[in-house]
Amino acid sequence: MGIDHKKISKFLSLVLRHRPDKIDLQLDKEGWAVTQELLEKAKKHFPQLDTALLTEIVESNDKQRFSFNSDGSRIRASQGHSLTVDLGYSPKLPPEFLYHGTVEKFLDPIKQNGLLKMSRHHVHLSRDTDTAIKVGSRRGKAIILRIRAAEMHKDGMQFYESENGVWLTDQVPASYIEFK
Ligand code: HQG
Repeated sequence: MGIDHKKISKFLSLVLRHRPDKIDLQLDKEGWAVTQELLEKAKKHFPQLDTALLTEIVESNDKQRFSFNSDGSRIRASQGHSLTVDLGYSPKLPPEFLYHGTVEKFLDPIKQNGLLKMSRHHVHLSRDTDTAIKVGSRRGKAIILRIRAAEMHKDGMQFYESENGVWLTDQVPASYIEFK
């Protein structure tokens, strides 16, 4: 990913997940922005950003963080919002185990309160440990927690899988977490 791509991707995360007001962008209740409006309003920050570059950034994004609707007229972040949005994902049966990457300093509070969504919409979990290691490593030495997801589901808790393969749930009570 080139420097421009990375900068623009971070900017897209900011305005599509957290602060559309920064550029006076409107998101609908499902989190969609009108692509042309985004391009227009992003111009001040990234004069080079046009439909072709935006498409390239969306398609090459390492985590497929953004998606267009079917005709490309709208764009949204596939997960990771702090804004209230209804992404419209349907509840789904999770695999037996899901993984969460965190760091040592959060272990005690997680043992106490389980995994909480903190400032985001959901707790983020992954199907594989590699992804969890990457997520945890953003904050230091990663510690991987294994979550008994199928058991949570059996006990009535709901799971969603975002368009880019992130598993989402409201919270994970400590009793379903394997701390090793
Ligand atoms: C921790 C990035 C104390 C939790 C990543 C985490 C991911 C608690 C932090 C995505 C806690 C929240 C999400 C509790 C959870 N007490 N700490 N009870 N429960 N925590 O960033 O999962 O690049 O909101 O362990 O790659 O780290 O933005 O969540 O360390 O996919 O697309 O509180 O964000 O993706 O941090 O990361 P976050 P996360 P993007």
